[in-house]
Amino acid sequence: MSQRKIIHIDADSFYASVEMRENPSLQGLPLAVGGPAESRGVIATCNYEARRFGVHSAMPSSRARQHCPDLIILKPRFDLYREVSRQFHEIFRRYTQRIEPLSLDEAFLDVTASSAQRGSATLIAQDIRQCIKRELQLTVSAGIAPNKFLAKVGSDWDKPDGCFTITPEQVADFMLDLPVSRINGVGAVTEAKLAKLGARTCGELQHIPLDVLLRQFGKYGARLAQLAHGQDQREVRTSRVRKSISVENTFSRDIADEQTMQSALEGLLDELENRFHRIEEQYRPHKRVVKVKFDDFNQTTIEETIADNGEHWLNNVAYRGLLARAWRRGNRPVRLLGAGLRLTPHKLENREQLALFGADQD
Ligand code: TTP
Ligand code: MG
Repeated sequence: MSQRKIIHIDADSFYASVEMRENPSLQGLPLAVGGPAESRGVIATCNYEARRFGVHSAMPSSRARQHCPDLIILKPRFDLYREVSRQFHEIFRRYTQRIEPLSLDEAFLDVTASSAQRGSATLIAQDIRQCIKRELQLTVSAGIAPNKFLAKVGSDWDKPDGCFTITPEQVADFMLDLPVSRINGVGAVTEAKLAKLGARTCGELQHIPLDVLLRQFGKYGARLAQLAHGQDQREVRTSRVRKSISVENTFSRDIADEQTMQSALEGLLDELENRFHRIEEQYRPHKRVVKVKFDDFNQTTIEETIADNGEHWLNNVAYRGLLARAWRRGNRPVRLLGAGLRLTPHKLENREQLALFGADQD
């Protein structure tokens, strides 16, 4: 297999940076985006000024205020962030169609076959960063490497506004001192277990026999052994063509009254909205779906077409109606409830996927 060239892009303090761009008077002030401190909100992210006070993502906003009394906390504006994310992707597509989004502000790009910048992945990454700065007034950090694992390590290496390349020739040296905590999936527990085995760095991890790793970590042990050497064969996956997306919940106790069921449905819809937003650049929902499994394990699915008149898919009333109809079909307690969407890929994606299916074999 020929050597891949992978770029990982990750925007710097994404939501906060977008807010500072929209309102430059916020620049230089400690700023967070998240839920209000008064109503048990949490911080989604904060700018680097706020990070100096110890504020970070997922911290309760009230705690963040204790760390930084002058912290400005803005409500998130997801529509705005999604639009920016779409603009990032427009820029990426100038260089490659092989893009794997990980979140609104993060993506892998495979530029192995790209002829831009005479095929230099580092120069392509610099170009992308410049375009984003010039056209969108935002900074992103980039990592460039022969695989996804190291590209992601690279984008974090020099953040914010950083660009870090690990060439194939540098990999072996680079791994020696890389802390195992940099490996995706190595959290505090795995890190502590590895430390007990004497492996704080990937270099040390390389010396632990495979059978020890397999015993300690199961299948993940084999993966750890590869990553310790800086090896990662995963390809950049442009989204598989999804036909639907759904969320469901099996209740700890069967539900027999409509009120409880409807509020369970609301929770599912919140989650569905979240999940769908991650892929909404690529898909348009065309049907709503509700699934009900009864306590006798019979299940029924009911769906309806979303009107083509600009109606939003997230129409709680419509979902409630579907649920009521589905429930009536069994008319008995419910053990599982699901809500979903049937999807159509947007046209551009369609074209990309057609192209890919012709040429995407490893
Ligand atoms: P990240 O890329 O993890 O963080 P960031 O872009 O804010 O900061 P940086 O990359 O410079 O370290 O996440 C991207 C966005 O996702 C972030 O701006 C807000 C959102 N987010 C949450 O809502 N909750 C979280 O716990 C995290 C980590 C991120
Ligand atoms: Mg980021």
